[in-house]
Amino acid sequence: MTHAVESRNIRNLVRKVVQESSVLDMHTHIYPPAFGKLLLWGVDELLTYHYLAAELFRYAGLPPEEFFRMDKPSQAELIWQKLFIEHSPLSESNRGVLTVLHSLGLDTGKRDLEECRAYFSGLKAWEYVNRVFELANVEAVVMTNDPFDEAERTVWLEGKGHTDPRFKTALRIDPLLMDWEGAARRLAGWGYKTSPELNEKTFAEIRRFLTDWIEKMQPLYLAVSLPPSFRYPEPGARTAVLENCILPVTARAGIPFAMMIGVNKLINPRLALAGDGVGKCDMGAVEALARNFPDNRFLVTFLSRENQHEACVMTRKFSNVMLFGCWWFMNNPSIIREITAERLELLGTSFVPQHSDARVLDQLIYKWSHSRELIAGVLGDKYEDLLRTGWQVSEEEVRRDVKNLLSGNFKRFVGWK
Ligand code: HDL
Ligand code: ZN
Repeated sequence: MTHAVESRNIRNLVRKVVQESSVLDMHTHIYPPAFGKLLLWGVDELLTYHYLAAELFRYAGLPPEEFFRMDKPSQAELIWQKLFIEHSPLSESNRGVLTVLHSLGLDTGKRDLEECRAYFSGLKAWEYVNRVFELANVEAVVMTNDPFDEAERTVWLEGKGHTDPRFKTALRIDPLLMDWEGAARRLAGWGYKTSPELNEKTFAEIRRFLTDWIEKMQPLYLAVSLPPSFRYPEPGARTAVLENCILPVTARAGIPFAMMIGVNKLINPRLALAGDGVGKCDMGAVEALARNFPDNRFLVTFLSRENQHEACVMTRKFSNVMLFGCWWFMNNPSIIREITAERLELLGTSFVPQHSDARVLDQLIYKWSHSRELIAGVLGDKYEDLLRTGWQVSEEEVRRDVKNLLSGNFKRFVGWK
């Protein structure tokens, strides 16, 4: 073994390598400036991110409808006052805002929102995209590209979808599986001969719709968010569209199908984007899909902490499944530590430990700063355990392992060119 790392140095080396290794952020909701208002950035967007809005309603005796009628600066000022000034910003989403501002060199100790706003007022969007990608050490992100969203459709129909190679695409198709009747009407309006009746003619037209958008977007994967009630197989449209459209099209296109499972949409509709809840899903559905469709590849992530151990066991059984990320309500230090250790113990380095899910550009900074620290800590534990067996590792091997975790595993799984 050339240059075996000393046990007393392994933790510091892992921390250094994780910091230095760039990330391929495989699920986000951020966009290049060419996508117009779909790109959110700056301190007011950070403060009014739906994670903080949900927390605001716990302190401010304010009807959500009244909050949502306020303009964005007023919303941001109320959130700043309630979550940061009147109460210590201890929650992960609050701390994240401060990590971003601190990383940008702003003095958060002054608690001066106007000074923070002044930093952004002179910035151009493309300048800030460069700054954020550099600070977060992110080489590329995968967007969430939803052809059912009018603003998104317009960008692609105007040919502005591929303007920045750092923003890769993912074709998001929730309505096809979550609201088939509504989706059938939308597709019919776009010239696809679909009817709510799921017959071969309709299946062929859904496949044509998917193929058209795969051609247009060149997505790395197809994606859907599914509720805890998702079952496979089950009577009805969802199984029919999966079996006759989504799985044959993705197999033929050679791209994975990403299933993000466990969202109970709008358990409190008054909170809008902040109103979704979580539930434990049936892992048997994912096992059946991975077993019955061995030529398909599946990216999977689960929203409930209670699904995580069985997700690791399921992933051990199917090499056409790639487990990814600490998604949404999972993206908290106490849970990231727990499930990253569980995954390393059950899967070695054959998984994707994290994605940011960033909805506001600036969040790349905090979501990766916090995650790198946590992932490096757990990895350090595991390398220390390994070296206690007399095994030796080199710095090159640590760099190889970390590169696989932060970008290589995903790239290989999607056939990255
Ligand atoms: O469906 C999804 O992709 C989720 O990530 C939602 O966008 C969710 O609202 C979110 O922002 N999670 O972080
Ligand atoms: Zn998301």
